Amino acid sequence: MSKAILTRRRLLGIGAAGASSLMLGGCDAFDFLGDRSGNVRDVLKKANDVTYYVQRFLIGDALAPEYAESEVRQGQKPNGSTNPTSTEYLALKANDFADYRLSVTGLVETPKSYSLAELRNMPSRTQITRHDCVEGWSCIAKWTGTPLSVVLDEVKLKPAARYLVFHCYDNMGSGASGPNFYYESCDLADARHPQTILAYGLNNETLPVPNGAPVRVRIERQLGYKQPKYIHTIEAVSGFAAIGKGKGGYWEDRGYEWYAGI
Ligand SMILES: Nc1nc2c(c(=O)[nH]1)N[C@H]1C(S)=C(S)[C@@H](COP(=O)(O)O)O[C@H]1N2
Ligand SMILES: [Mo]
Repeated sequence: MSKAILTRRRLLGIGAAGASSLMLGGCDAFDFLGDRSGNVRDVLKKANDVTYYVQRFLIGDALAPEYAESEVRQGQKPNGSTNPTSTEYLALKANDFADYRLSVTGLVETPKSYSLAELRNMPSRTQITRHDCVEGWSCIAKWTGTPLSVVLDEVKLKPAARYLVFHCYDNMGSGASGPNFYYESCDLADARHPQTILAYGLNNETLPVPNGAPVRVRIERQLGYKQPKYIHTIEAVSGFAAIGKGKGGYWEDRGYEWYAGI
């Protein structure tokens, strides 16, 4: 037993080393860590499988650090897709997202869809957190949105549901099998985590297009690529083998780790 605990602690140490190398200053330190396939990713990769279990076991429902208003030093740096061009998205944007609906489907008892007004009228949560991108920058920003747990309580997950998949409007480029829309996923612990929100507000304003309008997910204990922007559908699934290339996310399908806990 004590040996098992020691091992877990040692493994946690590896995870912490991976995370601390990402702890850079604020957004104004856009300093790149260099080659994406370099040290940070190697450490994350080794730690990934064990980190998932270790973090769930030792950290449980711990909150990500939250910051003071004074620590928001500049806008959230837009990264990745910043201006989706799919026909559907452009039509919604032209009408200021008045016709937007967020669908919740898959392994749920009561599939539902929500307008922006409906989401804004539900309980909300505001949090000032730090976003860490694997490219080597971080940014402190204030996010406002509907706790995902509130939505899950309404649609009621079926027992077979183990993950949520977030489907996005932005096409990252077309491959042999057609367009590759950005997507992401999380387990139910992250889905129900108190800081996991469907964000429609950023730094006291309506979430702007470069940062994911009209709705993007914040999963505060995960790295930047696990924060999907421009979402239109949340799908409850038992696994993601059938989605994309089967690894649980656009970047995961291209080699990033599925569990990117920090
Ligand atoms: N739909 C979508 N979501 C996305 C991305 C993207 O390209 N498309 N990029 C991810 C990455 S790598 C980062 S760092 C953050 C950037 O969010 P921001 O533009 O609000 O800073 O969004 C993540 N979510
Ligand atoms: Mo990122």
